[in-house]
Amino acid sequence: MKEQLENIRKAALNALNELNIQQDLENLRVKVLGKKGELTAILKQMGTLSAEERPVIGQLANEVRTTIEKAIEEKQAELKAKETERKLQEEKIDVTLPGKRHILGYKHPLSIVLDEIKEIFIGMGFNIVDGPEIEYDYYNFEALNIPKNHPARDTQDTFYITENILLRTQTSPVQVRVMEKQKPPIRIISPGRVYRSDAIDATHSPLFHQIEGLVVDEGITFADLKGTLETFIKRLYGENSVIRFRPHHFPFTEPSAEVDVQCFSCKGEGCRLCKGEGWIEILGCGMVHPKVLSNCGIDPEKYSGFALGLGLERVAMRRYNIDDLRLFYENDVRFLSQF
Ligand code: 2NL
Repeated sequence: MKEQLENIRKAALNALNELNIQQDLENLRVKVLGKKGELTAILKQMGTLSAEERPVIGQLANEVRTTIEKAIEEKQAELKAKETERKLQEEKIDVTLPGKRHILGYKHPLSIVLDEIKEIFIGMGFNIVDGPEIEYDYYNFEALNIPKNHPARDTQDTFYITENILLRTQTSPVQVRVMEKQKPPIRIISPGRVYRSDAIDATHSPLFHQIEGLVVDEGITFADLKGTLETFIKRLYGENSVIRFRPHHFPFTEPSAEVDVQCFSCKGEGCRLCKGEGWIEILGCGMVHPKVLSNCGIDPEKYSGFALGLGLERVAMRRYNIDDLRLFYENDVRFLSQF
């Protein structure tokens, strides 16, 4: 038995010497010291020994156990130190390498101008609302006094999903939905994407952006419309801006007008920028047609209102001197990084 114990010690220490992996170390521990291990098996046979042999073998067995335990512990520490060293080598960083530069994004020119316009209207007490881009024919046309076969449908041809569902051609349907739900006073603008069945060129796109505004309350007059628009345009283009109202026709407003701003370049004389006109058209507006109000459940005898609509691309093109609409949608960084 004494010999067996010595063999176990020798074999274990030899194995320890050669081992390099944590898992092998654990396996060895179980094989030698574990419940079903070699040393335990020997101790179980102690009962067969004589009274004189028992303490001698017992002491030796304990000695062997302690030696192996200690050796395992030392090996454990050694493996751990090696692992730490390996990690340190592997994860070493060279702090002298050049850093990675983070390129900042830019706001899209349409967003810059839209945010500015929103800010101006918020300052005058308006709320900003949005709604679906896929609309019912009713909200896009019918409710706005443009029945089937109305000539205005020609210039606002769009993409039809079904006979009665289409891509909106203006953001007015958003405002119709607000009027249906909310009692006056109403003061809102509705910016968003709109669609037309137009071929793409420098000044046309089947997708563009519109901002419409709507005010409905008791006693709203054309004077409120003029005052609001004058304030808006002076804040957008500068306090010295001069504007004029030209009579016009829209099916959804009566009376209707188009608003021009005097050319900043020639002060109304006529130049290349304004194509000799002296004035530059910026928006359409008018008093909400009584039929539109009653379509939305608002009593036109009690309430009146004004509405306006303008194209965002046009404002941005003028602001930044951009001559081709397509630049807005191509996402060329050389273009976008200029704003
Ligand atoms: C333009 C200018 C305009 C409106 C939009 C509107 C909306 C409602 C009721 C009445 Cl809910 N009007 N919007 C009014 C005048 C002009 O846009 O050139 N549109 C074709």
